[in-house]
Amino acid sequence: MTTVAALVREGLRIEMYWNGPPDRSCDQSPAPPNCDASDVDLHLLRQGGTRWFESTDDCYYANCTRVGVEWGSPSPLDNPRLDIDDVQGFGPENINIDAPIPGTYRIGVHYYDDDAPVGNLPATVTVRVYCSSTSAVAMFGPVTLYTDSTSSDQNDFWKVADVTIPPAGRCLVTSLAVNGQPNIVSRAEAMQSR
Ligand SMILES: [Ca+2]
Ligand SMILES: [Ca+2]
Ligand SMILES: [Ca+2]
Repeated sequence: MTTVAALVREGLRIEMYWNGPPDRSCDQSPAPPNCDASDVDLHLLRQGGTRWFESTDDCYYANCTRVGVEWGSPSPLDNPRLDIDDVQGFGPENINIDAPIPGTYRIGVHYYDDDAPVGNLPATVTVRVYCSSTSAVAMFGPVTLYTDSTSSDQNDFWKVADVTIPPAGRCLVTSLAVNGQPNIVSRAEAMQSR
């Protein structure tokens, strides 16, 4: 008897978009009137990771857009990679892992910059989770996030959900909402927690 292990493409995919649809990005040609120039960032914390924004624990725009970061085995198949850092509205931003090793991964969203000339503009964010599937197994949001005009360290960071990849069988997605409310902390707090 022969067992064939198929390589599952995009074993785990997290998708995040904001302020739409429709896409009102300023990076379109032509840009729509009153276009959206805000920058929201998708983050994924590795299994066992302890702090957001820590360079090897957290896959995000600063370290994950080209070759990704090295997680799991020496193989690249279990590494995460961020397809794009969209800094001009809507996204989507996607993080993919072709063959994630078993464990629990944590999804976060950071409101980096509203790019508002005056005042503060909220961002309304949606996250979808795909586990070897073409349709989402879970969806979170829309959730409204804010920047802080006094310090970017106080901008919102949304702890969205945990995704557990079991050794076999279906993935399990658990919301991190607290008492039915989105789990939103400051960037400063996220840097000291998971
Ligand atoms: Ca971004
Ligand atoms: Ca690896
Ligand atoms: Ca865009």
